[in-house]
Amino acid sequence: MERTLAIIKPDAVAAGYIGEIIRRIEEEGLRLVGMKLIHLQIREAEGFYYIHRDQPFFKELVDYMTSGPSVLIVLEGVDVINRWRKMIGPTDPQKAPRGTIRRDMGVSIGRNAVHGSDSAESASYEINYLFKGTDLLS
Ligand code: DAT
Ligand code: MG
Repeated sequence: MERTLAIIKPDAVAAGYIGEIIRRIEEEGLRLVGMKLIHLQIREAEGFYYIHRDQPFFKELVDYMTSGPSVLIVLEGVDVINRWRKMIGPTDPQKAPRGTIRRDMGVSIGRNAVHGSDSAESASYEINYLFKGTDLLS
């Protein structure tokens, strides 16, 4: 059993995709163990994306992630990290296969609708960064 962090990013929330994305999560049979709607602050977004701090797109990324509310979700299941990454597709929506969330709901590489942790190590960092243990189901 694994856990991963999913985020419905501000563009997808603004476009009214919360329901459709959660529907796909339920259809896939992934278990929701934590969920909250929050407007990330600049410092929080910078810390969350710390590994990208030297990338040329870092400021654009932080501006985007703080542009409106996001839905933060912790998912649990067997192989959930890979399964969720497969459901969302690659970073660039234009390169994502049909039926993936980024292809169907993303706008561009910078506005790609959703986040998914890419490894057990990053999942653990990201979940602990954004949730208190008591916010999660056991
Ligand atoms: P992913 O979200 O698929 O794990 P990543 O970790 O490489 O992708 O990058 C984190 C986010 O940064 C990504 O979801 C969108 C943004 N980003 C990545 N590459 C970018 C680029 N070349 N231009 C603009 N934004 C980019
Ligand atoms: Mg990543």
